[in-house]
Amino acid sequence: MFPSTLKLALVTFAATCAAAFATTAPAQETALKVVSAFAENTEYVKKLEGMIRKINAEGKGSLQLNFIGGPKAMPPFEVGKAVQSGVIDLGMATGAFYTNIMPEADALKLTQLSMQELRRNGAIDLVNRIWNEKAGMQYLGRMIDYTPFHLYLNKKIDKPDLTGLKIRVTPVYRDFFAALGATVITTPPGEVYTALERGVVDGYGWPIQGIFDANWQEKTKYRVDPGFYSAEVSLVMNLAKWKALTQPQRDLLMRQMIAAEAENDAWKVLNDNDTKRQAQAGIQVITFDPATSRQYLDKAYAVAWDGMIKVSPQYGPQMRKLFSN
Ligand code: 173
Repeated sequence: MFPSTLKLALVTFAATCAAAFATTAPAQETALKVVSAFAENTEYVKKLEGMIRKINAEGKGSLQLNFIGGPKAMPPFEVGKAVQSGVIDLGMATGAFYTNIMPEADALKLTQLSMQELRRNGAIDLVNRIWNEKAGMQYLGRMIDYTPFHLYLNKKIDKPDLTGLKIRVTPVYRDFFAALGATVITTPPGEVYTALERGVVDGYGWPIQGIFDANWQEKTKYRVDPGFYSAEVSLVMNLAKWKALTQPQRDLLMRQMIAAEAENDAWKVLNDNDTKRQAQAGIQVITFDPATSRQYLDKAYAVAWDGMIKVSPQYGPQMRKLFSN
């Protein structure tokens, strides 16, 4: 299995380094391993690779990030655990993929403020208290913002009632789609195409951007508007590794992270492009009357926060207060 092999390799490597450097160089370069929970050809990974290039250019002789790969290197739902245990140093993932560590991971989709505001109002300090304490992770920052999720379907609906429909989900959409009556089936992104092709599911949840990356448009007839929540893909780091960095190394990482967040407005353009591309691909938009749309959105947030507060009575209410308008 990849993670244990990698762990063994790391242990061996660490031992070799310890032997080699025990009596030599004081300041050596730190190399960090990075894995993505999303596929190599996605816009998410393109943004990550751009950020890594900048860090490595600036970090010569001090800090280098090595991108190991995406789901071909490690199953997406294992990336969180691998960061927690230190098998890898950094993971680009969405919280929904590591609810196997703590339920709070999935709350970041519910933010209604920009990262700049969330850093100002103490929300990210709270996130780091939780991520440190419950997941052994340092939350570095958000790679994707301003991007809603949607329900995509192959069967037409005329009201928000999914009774009798089987929908592919992750924890992002599970409670909401179940509350609308769907039968929910959890899969990583890599299994969506086949599930659609075989008719195992009648639809799926995904952000407005990205369905073309694995050709899902070929198997998609409808998109339901409006979108809901805010797709969250972030960089998280093993806490012990974070603490072991020098202050200048941490400053470099965070400077580039904040710069990457400041560029998240670019997602709005990518989202508009994909919305047009979906129309060109023949995907029809299902909408509801304004009052029903309002109820659909209200339900999305109410169901998710109720669920979050139930599983995290300690932190759910605090996150809700700091994440919302
Ligand atoms: O796989 C998913 O549908 C999912 O949970 C997700 C989360 C953030 C961005 C893209 C997909």
